[in-house]
Amino acid sequence: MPADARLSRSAPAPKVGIVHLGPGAFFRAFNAIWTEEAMEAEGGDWGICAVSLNSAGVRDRLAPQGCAYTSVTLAPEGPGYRVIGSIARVLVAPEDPSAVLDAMTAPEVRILSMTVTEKGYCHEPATGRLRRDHPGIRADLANPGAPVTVPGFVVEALARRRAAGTAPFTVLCCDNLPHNGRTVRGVILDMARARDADLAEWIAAEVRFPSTMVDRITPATTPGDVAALAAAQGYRDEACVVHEPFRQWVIEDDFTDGARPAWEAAGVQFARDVAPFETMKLRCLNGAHSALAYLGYLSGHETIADTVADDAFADFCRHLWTHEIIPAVPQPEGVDLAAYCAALLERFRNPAIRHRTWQIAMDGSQKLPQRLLGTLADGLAAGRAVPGLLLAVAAWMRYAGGTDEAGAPIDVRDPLAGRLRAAWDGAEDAEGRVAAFLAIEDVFPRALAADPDLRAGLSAALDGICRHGAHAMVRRLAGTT
Ligand code: CS2
Repeated sequence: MPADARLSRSAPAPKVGIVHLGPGAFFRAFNAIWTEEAMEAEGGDWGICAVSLNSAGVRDRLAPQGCAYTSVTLAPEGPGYRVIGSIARVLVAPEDPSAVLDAMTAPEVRILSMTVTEKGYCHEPATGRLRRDHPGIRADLANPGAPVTVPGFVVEALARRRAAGTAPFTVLCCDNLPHNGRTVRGVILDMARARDADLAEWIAAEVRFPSTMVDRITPATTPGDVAALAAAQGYRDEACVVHEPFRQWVIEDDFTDGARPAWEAAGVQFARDVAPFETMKLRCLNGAHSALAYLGYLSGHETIADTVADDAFADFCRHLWTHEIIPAVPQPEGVDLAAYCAALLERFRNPAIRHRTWQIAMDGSQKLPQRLLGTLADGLAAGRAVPGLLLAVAAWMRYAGGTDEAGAPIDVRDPLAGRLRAAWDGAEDAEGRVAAFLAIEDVFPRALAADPDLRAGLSAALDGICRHGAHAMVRRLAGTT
């Protein structure tokens, strides 16, 4: 069936200046829109070649529409629609890794951006180091010319650019990792060193890795979203994305030759140091999100909006921010953290956004260190009471055990799911289970795992959840504020 006229382009696709790894919903609700607006405002050949490292799904939905798609803004007062045309083409890496490397080595491509989720970097979340035992990394070291992983593609493309005398691209990580530019630089250098010390030195000297803070709540698109768009607008768009009105992008202005779209014309903030913004966002938003995901799921809530519509959880969030998270967040210039968190609660409440607790609960082993464990470690070191954080981490363990409070199985999605399940199954009581989880070094830094207060606090929280249920524990904590 030909695409609806409203989805076809009035102008040819823009010339490509950016290759982007990870064409999922977040990228289409975020990077692609800012970039479209920057080109509208200031011009520039910054069309995007989006690359899927896994499935062909997004390409198969976008290609018949000439890569145009609809952005649906879900505001509490009603939806807004807009067709986005900044994606010029989509490649599927497993089908043709050479085509992807060709795109990445084109001289006119000046930026390689990425939204590949935490696990896409094949690193150990607790240390930031590349996992040399990762099957994909092993494959890429054995066969660098046909990579399968992000580090494999980035290092091979940079090696080819260097060999051809082409300036490197700027690597722009847009995932929720701590110090994401620095972390990805470390991973890429680990990978390069495993191949060739000279190449690693060249990358260290020549390639820029600006850090970014990215923020827009974007649940996975459902068939219901596609149907609702069709009902409202009269056309089907299989590649539409739904997201909240809010968006914030803070970027370190450190690009090779200064080559980048005029994103500031679209409202992107450029900062010399992104770290305070990043820490604020990861700890306040994502930390609370993960806490709500595990405790909310165990309490029978399907979405974040449902969870915070439950007064005990809204009080729990306020407690968590005021007493446990904000004291562990350095204040970015010009930001009122209490107001930031109050606004977060309103964003979480948006009833038009159906963001499933199950979706946010995914990949906890990759998310917890930067979202909850750093805050927890800082709290313990400062001698602060951190009952809410302990409850959230204990709820993750309970969730990763694989059975809900009614005895039904949980579909736990996590690259370490097997190890998490074994930690749960290998012990009988809360203390034994906590000890087994804390021994997972990919997740828990050694010093933190050895802290007797952490061990005791988590054991008590997990015991409480198992005896009384997650909801009772949340109520108990919320009642104390
Ligand atoms: C969420 C994030 O899925 C998750 O883990 O916490 O995707 C969150 O919605 C975004 O980071 C908001 O910017």
